[in-house]
Amino acid sequence: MSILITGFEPFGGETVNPSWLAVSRQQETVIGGQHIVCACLPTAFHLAGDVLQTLIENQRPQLVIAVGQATGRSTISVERVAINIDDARIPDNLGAQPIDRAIIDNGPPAYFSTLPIKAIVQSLNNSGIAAEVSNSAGTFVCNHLFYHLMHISRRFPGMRAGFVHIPCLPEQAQSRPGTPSMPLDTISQAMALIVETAWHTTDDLQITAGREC
Ligand code: PCA
Repeated sequence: MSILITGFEPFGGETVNPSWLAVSRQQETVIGGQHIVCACLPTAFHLAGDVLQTLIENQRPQLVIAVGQATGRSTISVERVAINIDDARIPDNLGAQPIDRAIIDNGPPAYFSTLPIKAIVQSLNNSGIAAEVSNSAGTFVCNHLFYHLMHISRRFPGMRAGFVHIPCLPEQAQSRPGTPSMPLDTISQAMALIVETAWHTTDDLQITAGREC
């Protein structure tokens, strides 16, 4: 039994992906007597889900938290829902660019995270780290992987799973004026808190994170 956390390879012509940089820093950590297993997933529609499935089948984790970079977001985004659609604005790392395609034919339209998303947001905000519940993980590889993760998790009763998006690093934002960013140390600190809160919280808090349009 273990805790599995994943990041992604760089994509879209970038040379780093802060999700993997922050996730790989958790490698030595033990939470609740559980070792954290860290993995870097390919940013590729056709590969990411299969690689994750193999990891889950081999590790049998009790908790899985997948993490990805969300360019343009300023806060840690704890994702609520994965939707059954791929609609890529840019090609993935293998050149695939699916448009309006179901991730799993005849799969449910959406899956909800089984992480305590409100408790995670609260513990991050209490520690001075900007965080919010997000109601869209986009329609690129992150949403695709998140959907697969929740689909796979149905076969592993008791396993809790979800997805977190993080902002760009300051050095990535430099070349894109106006793009928000967060230092790697803060993102890494957030990752540790997210895992700890998810591990220790079985029933989520009943506090609002809703908003009007
Ligand atoms: N972010 C992309 C895919 C990989 C990553 O880190 C996304 O948000 O879909």
